[in-house]
Amino acid sequence: MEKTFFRPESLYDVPTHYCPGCGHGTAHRLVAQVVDELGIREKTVGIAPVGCAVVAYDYWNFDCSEAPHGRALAVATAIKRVHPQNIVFTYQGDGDLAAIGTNETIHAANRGENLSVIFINNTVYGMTGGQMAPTTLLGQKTSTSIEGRVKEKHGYPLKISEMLAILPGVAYVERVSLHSPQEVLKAKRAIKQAFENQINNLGFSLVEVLSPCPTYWGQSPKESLDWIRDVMQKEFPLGRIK
Ligand SMILES: Cc1ncc(C[n+]2csc(CCOP(=O)(O)OP(=O)(O)O)c2C)c(N)n1
Ligand code: SF4
Repeated sequence: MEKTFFRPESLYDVPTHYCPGCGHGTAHRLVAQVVDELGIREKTVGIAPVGCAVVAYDYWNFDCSEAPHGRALAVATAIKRVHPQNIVFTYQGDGDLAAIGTNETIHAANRGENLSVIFINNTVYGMTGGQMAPTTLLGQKTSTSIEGRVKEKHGYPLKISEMLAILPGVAYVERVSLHSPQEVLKAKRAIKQAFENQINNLGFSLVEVLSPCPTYWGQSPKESLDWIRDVMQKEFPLGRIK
């Protein structure tokens, strides 16, 4: 019988620290599969973020650097400019990429850096206790919006992908989701596209991944997937944005 599912070489055979039902493990696997399929493991450099994925380098079997507190794209820019033959990507949550690192994100995109960005949107700061993030939905309860996000007080959910898509330096933006096997396959295709764009020197590519955080959504893993499908993707529509 043909073996069709196996651990990618780019993923270490170790248990992760993620909560049951968390999307980070799935997203890590998709990145690893794409790196294997493109045959770029020996020249890939990943930049791990602040947030729950801070130790992503413990799970990926290729070179990684750590750039906490939103600075991943500044570090990625430096590495790519000094070593343009490397394939450099950042892996960042919404607190990292769209709050503490907004500045780095916008300017790296605007410079059209030839980088790939995997942007994990789970609408909260997972690592530090489920605080409200820029992407938190209106009405969504978090540890810092216990009665739900209110537009008058907290503003609207920030649509970072749509904002970046208007910049001429940005080559590709797509929003995908992990809420079903079909969507996971589409997410993998988008991540592969972002890496291929870099290989072809097309400029800045970003894939936003809607990802469950059952722990701080106060839901079961199954309910979290349904919530992405029924609620979250209304605010963050899936598909290619640029
Ligand atoms: C007000 C504030 N600014 C900055 C930080 C630093 N910080 C630690 S974790 C984190 C982000 C975590 O959330 P996210 O990037 O969405 O990743 P997740 O843990 O959800 O995967 C930030 C910004 C903080 N804890 N609080
Ligand atoms: S807190 Fe949320 S994002 Fe962090 S590991 Fe747990 S489920 Fe994943």
